[in-house]
Amino acid sequence: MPKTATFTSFLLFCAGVMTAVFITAGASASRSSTCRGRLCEEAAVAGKKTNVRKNLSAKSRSSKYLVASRYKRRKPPVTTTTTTTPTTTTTPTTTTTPTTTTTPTTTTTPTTTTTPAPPPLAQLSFDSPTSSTLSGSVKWTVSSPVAVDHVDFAIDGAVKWTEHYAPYVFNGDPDGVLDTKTLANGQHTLKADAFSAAGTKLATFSKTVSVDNTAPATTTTTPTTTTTTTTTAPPPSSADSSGESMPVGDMSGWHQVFADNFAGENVPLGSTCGDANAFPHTLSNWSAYPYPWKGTPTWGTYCPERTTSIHDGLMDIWLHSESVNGTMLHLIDAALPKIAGAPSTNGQLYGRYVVRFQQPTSFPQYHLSWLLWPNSETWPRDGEIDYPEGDTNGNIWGFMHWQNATSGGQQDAYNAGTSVYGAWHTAVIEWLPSRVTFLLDGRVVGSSTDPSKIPSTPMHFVIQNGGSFGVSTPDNTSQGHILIDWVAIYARA
Ligand SMILES: [Ca+2]
Repeated sequence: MPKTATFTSFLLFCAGVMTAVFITAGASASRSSTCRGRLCEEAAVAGKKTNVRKNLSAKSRSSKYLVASRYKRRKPPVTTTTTTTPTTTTTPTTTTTPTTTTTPTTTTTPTTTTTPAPPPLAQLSFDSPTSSTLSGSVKWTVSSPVAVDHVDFAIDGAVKWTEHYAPYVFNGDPDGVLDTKTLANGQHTLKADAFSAAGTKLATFSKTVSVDNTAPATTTTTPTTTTTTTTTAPPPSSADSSGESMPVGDMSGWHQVFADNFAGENVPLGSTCGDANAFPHTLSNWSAYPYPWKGTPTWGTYCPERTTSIHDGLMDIWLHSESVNGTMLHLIDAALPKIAGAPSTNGQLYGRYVVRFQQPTSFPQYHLSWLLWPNSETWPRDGEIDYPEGDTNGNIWGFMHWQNATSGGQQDAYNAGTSVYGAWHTAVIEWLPSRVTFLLDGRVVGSSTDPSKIPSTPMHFVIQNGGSFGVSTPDNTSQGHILIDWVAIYARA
């Protein structure tokens, strides 16, 4: 599509969204300056007058996942389980004697909550450099057949990288490897700690190596399996590892026209933006906005080849900054599923769009706007349907821009009350002449039922991930992943 039209439209859309949020938020912008993080979201969920977008930076600051710098990512969350006061159900007999001093023995019960069962140990192999002397670029990997939330990689006692998704690879500079030239010659300690989602340390591996940058480059890795004592757990890997299998085939009222769960597919990240051997060029059923198109806001640069990979049955979209041809760029991605038999514009009139996705951690600066965009490119006249949409440290929203709208603000907006990041979710758009319905994990987030406002021209689906509208000066350290387990698309039966 003509990108200029898209950008202009999205700028208008951006203004529209902001306008809509401001409109729905009312006029209490002054209150937002005192609003902080989670409270703002809760207030927004409760329908109170709060400017959500204004508070994204505050939320970022409060986020436990805040990335301080590329080499100082978050530490595992501290599991301060507050010893909750004993439940009053233990002293139910006399409601007339509420004095807490009469029931002191119950204070011993919380001990059970502070001593949880020992966590299962992960069985990890530590594919660290095994040579006694290291030089050059060395891949440093930890693998696990059991559930691990993240792995901290530390050098000489300082955490240099935290990896939140498998395969757990030390992601230094250049990407994916440890450059020994960043270390002085001599002995160094490499350590990897694996943590559960609750922050419990599952396993630790440590190895002392000697760096000699004058030696010939060490070629890759021969794994030393340093196995811990284990509780054997079955490998969780399957085609659909999110725990919900992709629906296959037609359903009542719908005919399936596209389905991809990435099973058996492997598309590594390309070597650079435009790499013809990377996503989407090696696939027949996906396309993408090409490098070097700009996003909205324009500080983002589309680079599917360096943001999007397919591994472990997942599409992995990595939003980050890196130097491209000597210029530091903030790389974004817009992936388009190609419906077989559809016209070149790849769209259809009405449909059902289902995506199983997870953004494992919160990170600032970026924005999901997965959307149905009119093939006509005529906006706002032909409307737009956005879902899930939201900042990467914010909530999931759904928007339906009206047919025959004359401004971007003419839309219906729904806040799912659920963060973009965290758990796996199944997001569904059902677009029919009579209604547009947004569902999250089977729950209706919102439904627009005025037929005169429902978009009524063909549209196509774009899994678009760009910059946050509220960020004008991006930094280079914010980065994170969005995982997609499967995508299923239907036409009206
Ligand atoms: Ca999958």
